Amino acid sequence: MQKERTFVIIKPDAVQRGIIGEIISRFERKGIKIVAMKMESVSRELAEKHYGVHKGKPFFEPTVEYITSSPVVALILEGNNTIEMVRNMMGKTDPQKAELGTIRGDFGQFIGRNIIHGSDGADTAKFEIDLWFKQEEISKYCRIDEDWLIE
Ligand code: D4T
Repeated sequence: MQKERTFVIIKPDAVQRGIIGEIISRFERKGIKIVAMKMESVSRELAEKHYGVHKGKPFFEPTVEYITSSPVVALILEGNNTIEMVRNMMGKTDPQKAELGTIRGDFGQFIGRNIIHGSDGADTAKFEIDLWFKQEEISKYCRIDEDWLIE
């Protein structure tokens, strides 16, 4: 299994609705390690860089407005196969189509308010981690349950 890092944003709607803890707690209980975490009011510049691949699409501007509308919580998560695992835990982009039991399926109703972001691949994870965090903001440590999570 591949130990890897992914980048997650708990989006403005989740912060406003008071479900930061619910979401983080799912990752903790799954055994995924938090190695960086901060609350941030996202600048337009950062938002446009983050969603740069979507520039020109009809949902680009609303998505930038949404992510800059209120503080977010940004995290780096680390573990085995974490990119795919976190995407599976998040569910489909559109909460209407996301299965119950996933974060978007359980907490969301609308694609323009979809609760959470998680990197969709190794290259994206690296790009997003470098965009949002400085090296010194990332902690290196062992969780005491690490030896009990995988064989
Ligand atoms: P994010 O990036 O927020 O984690 O979402 P996904 O990785 O799951 O999905 P995405 O990059 O395709 O979309 C980015 C962002 O734009 C919004 N969006 C997307 C939207 O409002 N309408 C749309 O049709 C799509 C495709 C939601 C997420």
